[in-house]
Amino acid sequence: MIYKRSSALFAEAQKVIPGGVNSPVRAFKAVGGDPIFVKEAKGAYLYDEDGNTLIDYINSWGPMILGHAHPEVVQAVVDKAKKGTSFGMPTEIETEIASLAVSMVPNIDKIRFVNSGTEACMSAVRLARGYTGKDKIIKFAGCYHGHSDSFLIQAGSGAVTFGTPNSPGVTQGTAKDTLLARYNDLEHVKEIIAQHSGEIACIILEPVAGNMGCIPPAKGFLEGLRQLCDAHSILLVFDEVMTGFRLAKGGVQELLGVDADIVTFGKVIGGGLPVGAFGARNEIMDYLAPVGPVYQAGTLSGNPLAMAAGLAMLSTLNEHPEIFDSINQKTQYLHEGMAQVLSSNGVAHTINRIGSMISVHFSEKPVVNFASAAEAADGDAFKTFFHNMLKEGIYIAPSAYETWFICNALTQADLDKTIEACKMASKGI
Ligand code: KE4
Repeated sequence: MIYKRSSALFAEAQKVIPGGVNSPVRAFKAVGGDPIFVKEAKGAYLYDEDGNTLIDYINSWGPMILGHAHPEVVQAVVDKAKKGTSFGMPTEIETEIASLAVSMVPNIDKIRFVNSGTEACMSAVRLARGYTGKDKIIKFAGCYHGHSDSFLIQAGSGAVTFGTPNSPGVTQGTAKDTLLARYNDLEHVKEIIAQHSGEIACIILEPVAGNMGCIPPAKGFLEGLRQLCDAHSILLVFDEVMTGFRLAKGGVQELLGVDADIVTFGKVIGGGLPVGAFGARNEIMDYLAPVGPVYQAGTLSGNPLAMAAGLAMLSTLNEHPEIFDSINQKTQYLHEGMAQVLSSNGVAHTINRIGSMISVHFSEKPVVNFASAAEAADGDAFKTFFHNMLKEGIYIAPSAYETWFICNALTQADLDKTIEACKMASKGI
């Protein structure tokens, strides 16, 4: 594989864009080397600026569940663009996609569209605070909800449960209202609730974590959070930006049968265009302006092109639920094949998988929370694996803390090529 043009483009980009990228993870900092610049993509394949063809397991970090440049999605955007690209006025298509999303997802009567997962999660927390009249939130170490100040928090000292900023620019005043818990540790959540009785507006989490690799909830964890929220008048916020419309039509609520109070979305719901959203039952959503007092707004929210892409995507998934079985089967095949070759190479590894979310960790210990994910990410094993897979034409996320995203355009040959690549890439790790 040669990347001369990508490297040259990266040098140019760094002159006018911080780090040469518009989102840090794209810069390959965690794995080293220059990032690959993509020229175009179709189906399961990326075509980079040096003429290489790569099998894509990032799929824009989740949205391209049908594969890149899916005909229905592309045509919907092209047709819509010819009629104008933005109005800042209500349009019928917003009602169409809202009605469809509400019909697909349990426990939401209304949905508000925004422009990113960050905006969806940020707005959901403001709504929870406004609805409950309480200030504090509980989030979990290792769960990522976007770059809003309230979420850029790391564990504080052991003595206190509130967090400290994990980025300059986030104030201690903000951090004090974010309490940090350990994922899959219900006792820890109970302790924090007891220490802050009556102060907590919501618990927000990825109901299946995807930002410390893929970590499914432990048996009873989500159900326990539901019970704690009911007992203490706390809202349960499922961040389904990654899992929504991927793990099932109705996301994790449907798949695992646990009810959230507010659900956030991103990625798939936009069909690859900038869309986030959050939904809840009427009594909560009607707290939002212009009906209620909680302010939230956006110039490009409900943008017609984005709505057209999202509607084409959701309609396809709604009309063809067999797609979910198909991507799950592809993921299971990949899991079994990679486990076999990693074991035959004598590589210590753990593979986490649920539905079409999968991650490979170079540790024999179970990866069940941020600490164990971090331990598995130690050392150069992942970095070596990443670059070796790239040499074999397989593009996985350039970070040990990310999840692989499977698209339905992957063929059996693609999967077999990936398993063979894994065999070559893991030699000597
Ligand atoms: P965005 O603001 O990036 O659209 O969504 C934030 C977000 C919220 N919630 C979850 C569960 C998420 O995974 C994300 C964003 N995911 C990352 C990938 N792990 C986006 C990639 C990036 O930051 O460039």
